[in-house]
Amino acid sequence: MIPSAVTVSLVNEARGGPFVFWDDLAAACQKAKDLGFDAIEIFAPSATAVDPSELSQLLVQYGLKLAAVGTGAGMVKHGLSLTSTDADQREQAKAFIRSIIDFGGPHGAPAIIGSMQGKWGGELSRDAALDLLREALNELGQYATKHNVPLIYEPLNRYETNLITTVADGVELMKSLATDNVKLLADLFHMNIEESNLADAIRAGRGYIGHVHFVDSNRRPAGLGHMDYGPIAAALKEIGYDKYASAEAFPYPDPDAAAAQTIAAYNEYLKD
Ligand code: LER
Ligand code: MN
Repeated sequence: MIPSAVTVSLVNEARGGPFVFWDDLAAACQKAKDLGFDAIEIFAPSATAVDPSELSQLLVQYGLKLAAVGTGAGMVKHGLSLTSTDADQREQAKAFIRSIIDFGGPHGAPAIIGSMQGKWGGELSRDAALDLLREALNELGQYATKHNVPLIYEPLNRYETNLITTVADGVELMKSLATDNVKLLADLFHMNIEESNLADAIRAGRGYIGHVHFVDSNRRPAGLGHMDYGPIAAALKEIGYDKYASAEAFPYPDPDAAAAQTIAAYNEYLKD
């Protein structure tokens, strides 16, 4: 079974970004529950932005799980990257991610490393950047074991990173790590830009995919672009994928309609 999730952003600097619900966590939980989502995915400005006991209370009240917690605010709000040439900045980036791991971990929710992976260029070669990324993923992946959750690493499209842009390259990166506690995020929006064939890419990720961002080709909610979900859903089922399909999409045409559209597409393609 593939459970469903919907994103809620609490990050002012990310406004205009691909998150369905915004600002009000309690209202997002209410909507998610009403529509039949299994979980929420939080994009938080910091690990202290949400009171842990308030989060626990909301999850219990609405019968929801916490699917994952994004770390992108480390980049968009604090300017931190795991592949910064400045060692102190890299340490701050890792500390930020550890704090997010500790925030989501008690709820069984992994942290997602997307934009915080950074880029290579200038004085930093691709190999050197990948070494820094590997070092960070090994350390943080190991750290996440204390909560018995994986760490999620997200290949991004070429306009957002020049490190790892495909699932197959992500699998090679995973194989080169000392830890097996890092899993890949298959974001269908990024994959639509970078992959030759999305279903084949998912099959290539067998055993390595730990989270899916369920979204359409234009980053609108599933069903509002030209993504061919039949083969994608078949590939996910073929590889025995049983983690979340999480709606990380623009709140188009508005948050409520985007969430409703997503759950309709989820029910059509992914629900058993
Ligand atoms: C960014 O494009 C993205 O897909 C997010 O999940 C991570 O920052
Ligand atoms: Mn994503």
